Amino acid sequence: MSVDVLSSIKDSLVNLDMDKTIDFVRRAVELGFKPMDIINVLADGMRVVGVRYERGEYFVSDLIVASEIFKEVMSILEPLITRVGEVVRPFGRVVIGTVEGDVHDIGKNLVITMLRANGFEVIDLGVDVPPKRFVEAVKQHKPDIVGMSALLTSTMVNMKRVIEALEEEGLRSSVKVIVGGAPITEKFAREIGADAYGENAVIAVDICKKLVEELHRGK
Ligand code: B1M
Repeated sequence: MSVDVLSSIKDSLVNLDMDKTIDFVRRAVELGFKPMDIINVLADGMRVVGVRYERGEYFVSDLIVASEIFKEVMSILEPLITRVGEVVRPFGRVVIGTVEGDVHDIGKNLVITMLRANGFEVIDLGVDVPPKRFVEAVKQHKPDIVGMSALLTSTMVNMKRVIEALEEEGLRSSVKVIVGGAPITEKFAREIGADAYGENAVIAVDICKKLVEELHRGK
């Protein structure tokens, strides 16, 4: 039953059934599954939705429905995650956004939820954020970390433009830069001069903690 409920969550999302997905998520919570276990199967389901879109079986409207289901479920799970954060001391400040030309924000929002739950202060610049806006936010908020998300191979190159803009303004050495998103790799992060690559939201939090420590040690 307990394993069934997780696969039922994934199947309902893949079949774009909002009511069933929510029912199974509530059941999983009652059964004691951790929010991250549930989020992981949902993320897996989103990948399958993406594959169906690639094959021409689903349309953009279906991607939108899947996103709405994910966001609805997050409104159930988020309070369970953020509860953890209340006992953790502030860790550092992160300015984060999805880069220019890209409106995907589910992964970014998940990273934000996990960062806040772990005591980070997060300034969310939203989606389709041009380099200039990142620069302004760094000047205004003086963060420890700049985080960028990209889901499209056509927009991941804009991460490099943000790093270049920070360099031009003499701000690059004052912040650590972490990048993430489905097409991003460790190699790409290194090539564009980022300090780190976050494969998923949980790993991103651990990395951000290390980056803040490095920054304060002057590394
Ligand atoms: Co889009 N889309 N989409 N889409 N979409 C993808 C990305 C795609 C792979 C689907 C596919 O073809 N298989 C494909 C990109 C192909 C490519 O570039 N190689 C694609 C396309 C083509 C498009 C459009 C061009 C479609 C069109 O209009 N013809 C269009 C582009 C719009 C634009 O941005 N300009 C488009 C639009 C959309 C919607 C708006 C409909 C919707 C997004 C809604 C929203 O976000 N509010 C959407 C969706 C839902 C998807 C898929 C199906 C799911 C994405 C998602 O939310 N995943 C996606 C398929 C896929 O990714 N395989 C797809 C769940 C989420 C939890 O995972 O975002 O990867 P993810 O985040 C992870 C990690 O990557 C990481 O942590 C997260 C979780 O742990 N992470 C970070 C993310 N950011 C991080 C930052 C960090 C650290 C870690 O540090 C700062």
